[in-house]
Amino acid sequence: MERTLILVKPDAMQRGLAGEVLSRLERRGLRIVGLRLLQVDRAMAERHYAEHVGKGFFEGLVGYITSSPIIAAVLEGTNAVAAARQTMGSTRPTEAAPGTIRGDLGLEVGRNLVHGSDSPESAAREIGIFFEGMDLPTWSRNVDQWVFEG
Ligand code: IDP
Ligand code: MG
Repeated sequence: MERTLILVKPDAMQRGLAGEVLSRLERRGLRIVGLRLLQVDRAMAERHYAEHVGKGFFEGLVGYITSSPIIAAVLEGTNAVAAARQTMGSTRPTEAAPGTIRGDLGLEVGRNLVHGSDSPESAAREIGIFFEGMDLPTWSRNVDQWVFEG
């Protein structure tokens, strides 16, 4: 069982697509084990996007991710990292396949609706940033089972 960090980015929040983004990932079979609404500040953006510091698009990226409240979610399931990224689609929405979140709902790489960790190691690091010191629940297999009580 694997976990990944998802961010519903400001464009999705502003367009009223938070439910759509989370719903597509949830319907894929990924379970929500952590959920927060928060506004990212510059320090948190620099920490989360440390690998992109200094790149040409970095300032635009910080301005984008700090521009409104976002939703941070931890999703859990088999191959959660790869499964979430497949459901999200390619970074550039015009290259993302139809049927994916970015391929169906976006056009601009700078407004691509959703973040998903790119490896289990990144997921652990990013979950540490957005859910620092928070206890995440453990789902039991019993949630899949219905008990008929007559
Ligand atoms: P990912 O979100 O698919 O993992 P990354 O390469 O990690 O893609 O880039 C992080 C984010 O930075 C992208 O989701 C996108 O919002 C933004 N970004 C990446 N490349 C560009 C670019 O060339 N122009 C503008 N924004 C970019
Ligand atoms: Mg990335």
